[in-house]
Amino acid sequence: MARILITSALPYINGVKHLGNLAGSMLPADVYARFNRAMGHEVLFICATDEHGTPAELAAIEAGQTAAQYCDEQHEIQKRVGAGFNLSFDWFGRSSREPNRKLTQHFADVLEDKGLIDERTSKQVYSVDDKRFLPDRYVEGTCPNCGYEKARGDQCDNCGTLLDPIQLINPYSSVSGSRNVEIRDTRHLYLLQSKLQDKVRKFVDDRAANWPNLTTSIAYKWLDEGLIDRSITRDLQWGVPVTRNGAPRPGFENKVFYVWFDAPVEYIGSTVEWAEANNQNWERWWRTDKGADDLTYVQFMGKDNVAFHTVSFPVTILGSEEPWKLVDKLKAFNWLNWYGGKFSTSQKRGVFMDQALELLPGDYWRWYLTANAPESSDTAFTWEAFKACINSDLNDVLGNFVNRITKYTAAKFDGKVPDGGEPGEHEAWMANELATRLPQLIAHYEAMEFRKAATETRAIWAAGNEYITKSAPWTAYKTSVDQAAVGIRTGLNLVALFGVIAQPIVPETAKKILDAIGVPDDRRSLNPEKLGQGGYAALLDVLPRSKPIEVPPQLFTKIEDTQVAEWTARFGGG
Ligand code: B3M
Ligand code: ZN
Repeated sequence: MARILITSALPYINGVKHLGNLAGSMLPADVYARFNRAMGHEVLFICATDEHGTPAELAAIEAGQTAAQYCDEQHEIQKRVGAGFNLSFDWFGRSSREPNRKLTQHFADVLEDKGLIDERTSKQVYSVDDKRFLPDRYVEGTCPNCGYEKARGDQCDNCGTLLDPIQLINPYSSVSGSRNVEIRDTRHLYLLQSKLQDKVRKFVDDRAANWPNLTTSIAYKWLDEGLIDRSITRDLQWGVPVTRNGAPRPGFENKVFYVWFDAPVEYIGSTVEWAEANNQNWERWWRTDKGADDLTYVQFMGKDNVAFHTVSFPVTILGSEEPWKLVDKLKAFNWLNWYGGKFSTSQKRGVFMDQALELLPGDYWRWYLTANAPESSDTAFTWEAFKACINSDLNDVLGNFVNRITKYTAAKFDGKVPDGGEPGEHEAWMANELATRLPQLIAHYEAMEFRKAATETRAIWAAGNEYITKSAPWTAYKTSVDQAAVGIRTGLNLVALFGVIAQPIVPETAKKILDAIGVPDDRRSLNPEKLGQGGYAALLDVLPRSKPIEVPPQLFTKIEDTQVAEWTARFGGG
């Protein structure tokens, strides 16, 4: 049994996330957590809302709430929606809670003790009317690169250029709209990343073999460009207060740490929250001097977050020279697009997680988004592809199989696993399929190749359909009940197996199947040693003969053209 720590990128607090966010971090992290639990490993799966920074403050202002109220409400909403998708976090924390505040302040102290933090003067946009500095998105203006008039202080949405707010032409406050702004000197803390260049490169070199291309190419791009010292404080009210050794830092009373400085620390903070709530030991998962040296730490995220996790956060950890657990495997995703364009939170384009659940249960989305995960390249969501995938994979291939076999058992075999008859060539063919496909399925999961895992899962379901076509128990029944019994018994064992392998991706459906067949918890393992006990042929005859089974409730319904038309009208697309 191995120990695995899994974290998903922490969703920003500013509103319910869209399907692209789900597909690129939380969902694959959950599939991986469920896979590893089903293998019998000890898993700790941690997530949280990322609650600081200008997006949170601005969203609160727009909602007419204080940042604290806004975050309280939005955290509950995101937690509820995550549960709707069966995201099996062991803990879904909040970066605004005390453990993160203390840890963030601790890291800042230690880094300063090591000579890695400096106070520096820089120029910033100050709003005379708002009586405050305007960090990042608090200032808008004309992009110096493309002339777009609503560029944000940190980035131009039109041409994508990363900006420093003082570069904007005709800047104005996005809070009040006031153009009465000037450039003033201000003091900030700078993290001297340049001093850690060699250490971080060595850390990346050591892990590169375990990381996919997407991850290493981004990490090396940043390292090759050279790490630059960056400011880790902001002129904001909402965030982790800037302290020095436990006391407010003089001159920084109206400043907080930059959101990207505290957010990754919340992976640890959230684990502390979990430990406190469950009377557990968090150090066992994070301190290599307290047992965390023997676990594998796996992170999931979209590609825009990779630099922060391969370079910036390691700077914090390595710079501290303390025995913190560093990431081992990092799975990054490309974009899930909305038709030809991007999902957009600010422009409300695409389908958001709460809306998706209004349309269909979580398993439908989980299946589609895993089978079409943006792994090796960007992929596009379309209603047409969604419909085709669900109707074929879930309805025709899985749902029909389960339905036909269990209903026939109820009708012709008194609702019991039939006895009688001997396996023959068709059963041998099926056992052979399993012998090649099941190990492949496990290997894809272990390699975190989620599309391939979904494809293999479907292939196993499809092989079951092929088997039942070959053995044709309904035809056989007319001449030999015993021969039909073999087909139905094998079919029922396949139903159970299909439920077992469905668990990581469509857990609710898997549970319905396994409960109906009455598969006990200790027989739901995916571990090949337990699964293939007695060989793959034995897998086709594990259910006790004469054991009563139930017909599960209808697993799926087909998506109709009328629904596609309705959803296209509501959400756009096409
Ligand atoms: N909240 C960005 C995002 O949701 C950011 C991730 C933080 S991970 C520590 O894409
Ligand atoms: Zn621009």
